[in-house]
Amino acid sequence: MEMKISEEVLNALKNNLPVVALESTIIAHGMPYPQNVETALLVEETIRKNGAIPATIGIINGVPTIGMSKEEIEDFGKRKDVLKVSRRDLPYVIAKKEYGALTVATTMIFASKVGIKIFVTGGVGGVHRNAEKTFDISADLIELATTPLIVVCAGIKAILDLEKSLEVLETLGVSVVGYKSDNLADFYTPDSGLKVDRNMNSAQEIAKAMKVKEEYNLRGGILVSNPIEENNAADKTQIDEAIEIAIKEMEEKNIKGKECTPFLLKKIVELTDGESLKANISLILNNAKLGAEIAKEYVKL
Ligand code: PSU
Ligand code: MN
Repeated sequence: MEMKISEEVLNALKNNLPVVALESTIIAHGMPYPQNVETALLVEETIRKNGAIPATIGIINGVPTIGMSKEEIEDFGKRKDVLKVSRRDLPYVIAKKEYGALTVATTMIFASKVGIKIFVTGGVGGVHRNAEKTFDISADLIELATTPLIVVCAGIKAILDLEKSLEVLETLGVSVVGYKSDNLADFYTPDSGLKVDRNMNSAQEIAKAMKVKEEYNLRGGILVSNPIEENNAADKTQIDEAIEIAIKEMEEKNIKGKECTPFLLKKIVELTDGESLKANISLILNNAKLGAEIAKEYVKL
């Protein structure tokens, strides 16, 4: 099994220093260039400033790379041949020595293989609207049920069916925590109106809960919903309108499967004149801060 771990990340893991995993689908398929590269580097910087080591994970020439360099992140942001890789895509992307951007699901897999416990993203995948017809349910949910990691996100993306997503998470036994909130955040805005299982007020509490999951062998991760700050949030009415138009166009164009999320995110950026992108960037930076705090608490336990 071939994997490349950067010297910095390897050293941090050996010495029980806080490490935070980061995904690469957000770079290759979640945001336009150059904001994708700028944001990825800014997220890394934010994690460092808050006392942890970032580990962006992607597949380079078939090699899972944990702790991508600045040059590699820039390359991912520009090239057109980086595939969006979920669990089912891994065998051929690695075997055929291709480039792969990792989703939440696959980032969890590799982070966990090397002993990273905390992962920061924007918003996890979930149950898509109309899933009763399309059966489109993100593999991120199944991975959360299986792989022991704390995943910090800004809630579940508003393009999805949040109510169904919460039901599936409950069925799968995934603990859903609201950071300083009783309600689930919905990505571009801080409050979906739906309740989470538990409101937790500190990074330490969240780290401790994960430790319990591991000690009792409870399998799977904890999803932390960290609401976007009110002053950086998008306008809910504008976002809702954009989502409806985008989903309608997606159906008309018969876009399906793994193309759905990248299509919707891109369309919503266009329809909101970049307002959704601004919110997307600030919510990730907000998550990076919390992720670093949790990582620092976790290594103390
Ligand atoms: N969060 C973002 N932008 C993104 C994603 C998350 O701010 O592009 C990506 C993640 O990689 C997540 C994926 O795993 O969207 C979900 O895709 P799907 O619905 O096809 O499972
Ligand atoms: Mn899907």
